[in-house]
Amino acid sequence: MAGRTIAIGDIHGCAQALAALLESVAPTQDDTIITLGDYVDRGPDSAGVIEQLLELQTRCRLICLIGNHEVLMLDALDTGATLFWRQAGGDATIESYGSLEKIPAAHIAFLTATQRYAENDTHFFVHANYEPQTPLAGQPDEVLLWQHLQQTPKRHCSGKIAVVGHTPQTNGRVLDAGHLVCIDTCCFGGFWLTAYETATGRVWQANNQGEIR
Ligand SMILES: [Mn+2]
Repeated sequence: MAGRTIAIGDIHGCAQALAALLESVAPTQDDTIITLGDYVDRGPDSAGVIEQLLELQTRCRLICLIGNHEVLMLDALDTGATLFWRQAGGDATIESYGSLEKIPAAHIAFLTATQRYAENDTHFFVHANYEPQTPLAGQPDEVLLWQHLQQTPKRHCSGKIAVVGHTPQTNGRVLDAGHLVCIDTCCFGGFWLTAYETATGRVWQANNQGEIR
């Protein structure tokens, strides 16, 4: 199979870290990048993150999953009831655009087009967690998008390795449990944004100072 498959963890408005990470990974047209959701909220520049992802679509095959923060944002925009979202980090997102009204239609279209999961022959990709015995298409929202890893779930019935985000690894390191890899390394909390190549296990990390390791 030509090209690399690389997952990127929870970005949360960390546009500088994303820029540094992408410069280091240097994706090409043959590569598939899968972002695991939570592009917005908490960090300083959600607008800049989505702008970069829109541009990245022109340079590689990009699959963007939905995270619980995209659900909160889209619900808030839909209903006009923004308080819950704002308290969950949405205030920082709104600030990055200047105001709610200035969020470009292209960014809302991007958020709306995000998908619930992705898979290839060896791995599957979801934002938060999974039920081991439930096929990917039938996973409930509260598990797929919201449930933290309390303990490591059993291997998924597909036999594939899970790549997830959502549960911040506050030591800044990838959690590798064999049949499950968690790559939310807590960039907005002052740690690292991770890119993880599934075939090799190679890890790239960048922080919001633009440092790489
Ligand atoms: Mn999340």
